[in-house]
Amino acid sequence: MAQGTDRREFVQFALKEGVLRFGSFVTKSGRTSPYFFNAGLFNTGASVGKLAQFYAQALIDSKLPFDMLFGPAYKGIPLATATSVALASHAELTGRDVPFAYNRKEAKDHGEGGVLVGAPLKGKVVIIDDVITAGTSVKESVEIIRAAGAEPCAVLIAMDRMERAGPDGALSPHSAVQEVQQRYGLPVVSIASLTDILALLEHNAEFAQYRESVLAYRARYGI
Ligand code: OMP
Repeated sequence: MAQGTDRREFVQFALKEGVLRFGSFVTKSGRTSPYFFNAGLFNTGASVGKLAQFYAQALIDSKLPFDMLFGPAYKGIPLATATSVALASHAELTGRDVPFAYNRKEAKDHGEGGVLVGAPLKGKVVIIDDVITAGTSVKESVEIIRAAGAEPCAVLIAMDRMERAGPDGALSPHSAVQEVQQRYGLPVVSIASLTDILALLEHNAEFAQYRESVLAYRARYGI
């Protein structure tokens, strides 16, 4: 996980950009959540550039060895692109130009063809995504990377919601992140997590009103 000051700064940044919101939202897995992190709202050059610096720093701080990035369509595409740009100018990676690739949702049968775009998948590949809630979306990326003869080596996300995997009524005793780690043998690196959101709610009076509902949600789905 990214270092403490970066994590807090990232949550403030997400709040300022309207990416992190409080209210009532239904997640993909059908949970009614008092907060939502919509990474699609990092939608300007400056904000995507800054987001990418956070991703690059979290990956470098993890000390995990990697060769390239893979961004699953659609949301992973700008994330992989922008993060490779941030890595190219990062002081700790001097001399390295990290390749990236992404998939199409629909195979193309003309031109270059196929489902993969970008650099050939090879070596240790970092899957870059936005959020993990119940952890359903990693599987497809792992399959694509393995089918190409490369090795998925980590999942890099912006926000770990720290929730249990599985449907309501059959919630797993493990978190979604733990399940990804166990099932695919992949470490999950996040820029920030629910813990950092709760720290913000605790220390900023203007958001204190949301604290109870977020704590209640964590008691139900958290780990
Ligand atoms: P899981 O596949 O259940 O882990 O959910 C992750 C996906 O849900 C993300 O890739 C988003 O499409 C979406 N999501 C968010 O973007 N932000 C959130 O705060 C919560 C979700 C969600 O629906 O769970």
